[in-house]
Amino acid sequence: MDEMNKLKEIVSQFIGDDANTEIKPLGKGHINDSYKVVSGGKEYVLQRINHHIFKNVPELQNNIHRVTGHIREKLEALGVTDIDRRVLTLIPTQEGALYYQDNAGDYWRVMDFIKDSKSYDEINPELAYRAGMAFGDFQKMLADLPGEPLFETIPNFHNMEARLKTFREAVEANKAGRLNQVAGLVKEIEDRAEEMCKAEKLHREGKLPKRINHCDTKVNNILFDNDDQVLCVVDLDTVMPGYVLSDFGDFIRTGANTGAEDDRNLDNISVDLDIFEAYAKGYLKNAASFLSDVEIENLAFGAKLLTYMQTVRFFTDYIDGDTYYKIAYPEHNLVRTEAQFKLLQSLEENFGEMQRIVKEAAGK
Ligand code: GN1
Ligand code: MG
Repeated sequence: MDEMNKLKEIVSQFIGDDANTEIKPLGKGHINDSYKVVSGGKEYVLQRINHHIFKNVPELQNNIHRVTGHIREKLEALGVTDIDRRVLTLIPTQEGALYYQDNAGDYWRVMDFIKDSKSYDEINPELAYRAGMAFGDFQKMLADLPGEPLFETIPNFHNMEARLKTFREAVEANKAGRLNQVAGLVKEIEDRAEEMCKAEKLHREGKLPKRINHCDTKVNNILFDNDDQVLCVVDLDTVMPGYVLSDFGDFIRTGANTGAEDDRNLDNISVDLDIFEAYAKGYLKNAASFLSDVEIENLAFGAKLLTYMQTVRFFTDYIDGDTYYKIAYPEHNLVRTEAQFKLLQSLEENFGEMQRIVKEAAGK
């Protein structure tokens, strides 16, 4: 069976057979494979869930089911009318399951495609302000999710101590024989290691709580409508307990970078403080009421931490021989590493100003 017929067969598990189903690749995630499906006058997103990375797909899908159901209830209570565009809707299989496993062992899911929506890889301060409010609201809506804590879809996902441990093991093993050319960068990572483990330390001391976080607040995980108003937050695979500074930081890492995540030209890369400020204001507008002083004081640190963490993650994958992130060319993970490190340096240079901005935005 060719690839297209295989995809059609999978789609039919969810929405039944239709000879006119059209399927096209969609988006640029580094982990899952996504497709847009048009069938019977309706549009859907089909995704192959990377189960080498998300090892427990049933629990992952159950998380998303709970999270989207809870947000839907909140929106209904608020009298929101276009709910299908304001929260993701999972389409079950015809047998009522939240995913389908094919005979090759791959896991698939289908969601409604949100019409007339777009995402940005680069935004302006006004959109950053709106995105900040949206992620603040997202955390707020999930603060009273009933039942068991959410399943950790990737254990220790944003745990810097664990990430450094894996990094050091990769350096030790030097599997791809790439270490010689990158020794300077290894030292840069180690020089910052202690500072960057601060969040874990604060948590152990009982000073930094875990809340339900998105854990992938990349700028392109927010959908806007044609008038540039926020519709909803997408990519919910990693919604799980975490530190709010980490969600704040991941947005800054991606949304306030004047260059691209994998920019080859390091001169393009720096922190855009106008975007930083706009995001901080939007976020704190909705989140200041439930955050502690320690959380607020560490938001700007979160930007450094998530950029450092992403540097370490790309670097680890490069040293390991590119087993985790999809790459477009052989040195891609090294280019990403260097680009993230350049952003980190810019954040370090501007840290005092970032602290001041957060303080002011929080009305302190
Ligand atoms: C991955 O697939 P995507 O682009 O949504 C990664 C994030 C990284 C990001 C780096 C499960 O997200 O944690 O921050 O790449 N997701 C996973 O761009 O590892
Ligand atoms: Mg993701």
